[in-house]
Amino acid sequence: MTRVLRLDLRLVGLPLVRPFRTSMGVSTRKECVLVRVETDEAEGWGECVADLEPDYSAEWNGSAWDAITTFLGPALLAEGDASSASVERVFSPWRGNRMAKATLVDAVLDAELRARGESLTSVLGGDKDAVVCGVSVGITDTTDTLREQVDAYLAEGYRRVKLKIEPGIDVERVAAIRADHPGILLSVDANAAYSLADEDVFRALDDLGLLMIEQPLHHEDLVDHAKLQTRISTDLCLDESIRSAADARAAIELGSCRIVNIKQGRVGGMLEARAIHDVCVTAGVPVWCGGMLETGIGRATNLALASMPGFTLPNDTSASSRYFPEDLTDPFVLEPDGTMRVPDGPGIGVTPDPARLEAATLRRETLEL
Ligand code: OSB
Ligand code: MG
Repeated sequence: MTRVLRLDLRLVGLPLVRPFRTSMGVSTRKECVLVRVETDEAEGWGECVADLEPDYSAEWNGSAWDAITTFLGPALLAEGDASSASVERVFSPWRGNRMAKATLVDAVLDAELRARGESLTSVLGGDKDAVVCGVSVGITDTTDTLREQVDAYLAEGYRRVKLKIEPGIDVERVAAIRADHPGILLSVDANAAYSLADEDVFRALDDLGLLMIEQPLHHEDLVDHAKLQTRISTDLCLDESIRSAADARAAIELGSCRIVNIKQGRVGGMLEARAIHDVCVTAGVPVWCGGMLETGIGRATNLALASMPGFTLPNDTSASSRYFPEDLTDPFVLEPDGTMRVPDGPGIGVTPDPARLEAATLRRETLEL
């Protein structure tokens, strides 16, 4: 029996090292909700992947804050046995709000594992102590700027480059990078910006030897993705469209993708992420761990996820220095071989630096029993 005694919420803000432009818009800073849960046994940390605006998903920092303080947090405090075995049931009366739920699921799981002295990676059955890292490169003003950024990331050791694309800034750019680097693992991510009417773009991309095309079409459209997958030979990967294990089953049965990007923060936390992993492994569908420009808290959680056996493709788990001048935790570094070590301390294995956390805090609220 574990009781949750207290939830400390913070909204934190960090500058990004450079603007991150996608088909959805430009981000110049990171803001997210962090929760510290205190149980009668230990503390645990969770980072919400919602952003400043509801663009990638319907959730945003304001909705996540409200969902946690109005519904999820009070229910967790009222629950006699708040553990990883019960937390999903405690949240089941409320639909959606998966990013908000993930924050608390991950924090409760972290506290439980810290109390037991077990690492998240070991409990998940992780089979690697380091994971292969790729980097997600935002849309740039010019092709030359993109070239410079890609060259610098490759020099650092990243083992896969993912280029953000949008209508009008796609085939030419991607072809230029492919010409510079014929042998690299190269992929693109459209964040749902195209439709089936853009078949010419997809046929041209199909000739560039891409590892995958990530989320080309509308986030709610599995049928059109299935049609597109029959028309091109490059593997499609779904990100936004996969919110749950049920979505993953549907997408795989329909033939909407051949690869799944799992973001635990998008799908309601580590437990649902594990369920998606299991669905994909059973179906023979490779998975990889996506990112949402997380701070060190979310990164540690993602690294444990990416250590699971089905994660066979490079992950968007880049170094702290790719995102922030200064992270909230000790910085995560890319090894020269393009991998990153999976934390193996109790729980997620990291905590925020108190002074940096304090300096980054924009808003706070405490919920208590
Ligand atoms: O679509 O994968 C995405 C960042 C914010 C929102 C959506 C996406 C991304 C990324 C960044 O691609 C991946 C990372 O954290 O390195
Ligand atoms: Mg994506």
